[in-house]
Amino acid sequence: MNAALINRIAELRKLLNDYSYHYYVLDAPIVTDSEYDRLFKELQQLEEEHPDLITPDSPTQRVGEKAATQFKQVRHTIPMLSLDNAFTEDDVINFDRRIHERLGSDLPIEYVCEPKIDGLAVSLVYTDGILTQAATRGDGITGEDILQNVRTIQSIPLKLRSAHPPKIFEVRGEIYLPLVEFNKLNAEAAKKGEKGFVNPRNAAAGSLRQLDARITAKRSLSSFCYAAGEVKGFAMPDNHFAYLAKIKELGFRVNPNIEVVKGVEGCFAYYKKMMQLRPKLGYEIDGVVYKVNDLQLQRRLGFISRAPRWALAHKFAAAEEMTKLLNIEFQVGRTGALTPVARLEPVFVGGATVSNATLHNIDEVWRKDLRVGDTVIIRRAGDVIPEVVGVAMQFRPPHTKLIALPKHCPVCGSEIVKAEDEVIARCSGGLYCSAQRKESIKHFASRLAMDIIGLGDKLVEQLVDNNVVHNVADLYTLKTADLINLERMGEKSATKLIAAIEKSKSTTLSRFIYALGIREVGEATALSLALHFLDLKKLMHASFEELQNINDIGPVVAMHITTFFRQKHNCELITRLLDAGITWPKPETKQLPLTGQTYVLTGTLTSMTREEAKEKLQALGAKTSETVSKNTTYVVVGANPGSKLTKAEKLQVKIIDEQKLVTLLKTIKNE
Ligand code: 5U1
Repeated sequence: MNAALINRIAELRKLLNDYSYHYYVLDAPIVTDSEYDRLFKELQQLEEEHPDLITPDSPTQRVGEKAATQFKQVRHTIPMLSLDNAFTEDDVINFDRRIHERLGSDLPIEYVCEPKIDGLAVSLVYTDGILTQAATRGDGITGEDILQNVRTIQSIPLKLRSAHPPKIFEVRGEIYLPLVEFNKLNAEAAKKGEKGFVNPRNAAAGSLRQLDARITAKRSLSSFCYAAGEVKGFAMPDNHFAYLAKIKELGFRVNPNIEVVKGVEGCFAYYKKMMQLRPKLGYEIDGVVYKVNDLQLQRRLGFISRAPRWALAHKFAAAEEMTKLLNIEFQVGRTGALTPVARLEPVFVGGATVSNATLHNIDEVWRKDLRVGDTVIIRRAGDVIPEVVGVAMQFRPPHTKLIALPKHCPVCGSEIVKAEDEVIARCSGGLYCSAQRKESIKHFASRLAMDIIGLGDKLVEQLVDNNVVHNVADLYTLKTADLINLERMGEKSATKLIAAIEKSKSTTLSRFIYALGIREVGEATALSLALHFLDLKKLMHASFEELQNINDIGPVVAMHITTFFRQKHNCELITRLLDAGITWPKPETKQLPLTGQTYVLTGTLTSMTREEAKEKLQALGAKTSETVSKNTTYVVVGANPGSKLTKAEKLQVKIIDEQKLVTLLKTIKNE
């Protein structure tokens, strides 16, 4: 056999395994996707020409070609344990107390704290470094052989990263479906008119229990490993944290949010931190796990029935609950968009009581086949908006009716229109509709628009309902006397509000454009328009073609802008606003220090809010965006960053912290 060929194949496998390890396990790619694909194809080609050189641990051999007929049973050499659950801080305090009593020690215990992944537990057995068995937990004694399916999961090594692997090395962990993949899967199902999965856990289980591993391979499952099973020929470290570091070295993905803490206080702080982080993780967790770090202490503590005495799962309040769907009502937004809202029997979920949930559009109601009287599953994780996941069909009462799209606006009675190819149905009443007027006034007064402090939603509703204000221009004719008779409004707050309205007259062109509430013109587009036209009149007379020449403005937005300024009543309103005294300085035209740069902000900043940071950057000529792309100049990362950080790392976009941003802003100002 040609030695050069054998060497090249070995080299390609090593390179591909290294690149996969950096990408899937360390979340820090070191080559481009195209380079990876090129080497992968080269290896595939060589193996096709020399099939005798194919080995099962080759990166090309993750997906088998044949479907199985059933899952074989596998007996776990060491039973797969479950965890005791804690639901309150007292449960955790008692767990810690029992440990102290058993060990006869008063010293604070060192715990390893880990997120509790809401996935499927798996056991992975490596024989002489090669993945030879993968099994579900089953009843803890016997599970199912899912080796072919697990081999398709890129973050699980087919071979240990070690020149001298242990004889037997069993690692345990969790397989899960990332939320983006779950949403993609359900969107595809919806497109085909099929029912999706109720939650990522079910989707992961469904994907893993496919007899045809080629289907599993398409689902982009991921994994985190966290425990040892049977080991032979491997010296266990002294503590669990060191064990986790070791398995990471050997090629397993270990959760990056694992911490060592002291005592229950440390555990509680971690619990709170993870609860905050939960909505930003990109995968589901249902609590955290505390484990005694010292492995010798773990051995001394031992087990009770099926659970170790040295570990505890501290669960979060359930993120999903069932409740009754009492009604579906339709709300009318600023642009007339009709949003169905589910009225629910109040239910405590994810740490709060939920009685309403938005359903976005009528297609969603039909797709989920929601009917009044149904028992529905509600999800609320962290501070995320509650969502109706689906119907528990087994509880559907007889004679329920399909929800119809109303023919007339529930607020003003105008006709409801819905284009065939659009998902949004709209009230055709325009500013005749008091709901649309209320929403347009709320938007006009909002913080990023005219920033009228004290003009909250409830007050706007009263002003419109009592016919005091009909449109945004009327705000500038308000007198204290018009306000003092309103609910919760004394003379002092009325005077304050009038002063705030007066103050709002001095603004910027971009804020004013944004405040007009033109469809699809958000703050960034408003800024682009202001910087391009510098003058409101020029924008009002701009043609469809001219608008499209501006960065970020496509035909749809251009159409909305021209349509807006073609309406006589909109132009009259603008004249009244300007006559009332709204002014702004001429926007800066000169090349600003950050012109041409784009910034994305993620996480919480401490020295300023994200909005303040954006305004400061924009004032220096930079663009700010919500999405990271190759064109992003810097991603500014605060505390608890979201998925934008991961994307920035993947795209190798430069990342700076808040301190660097502050220095940058200061330096430019002083130049
Ligand atoms: N993060 C984590 N989840 N989890 C589940 N660690 C962990 N450990 C487990 C289980 C069942 O069991 C070990 C304590 C054996």
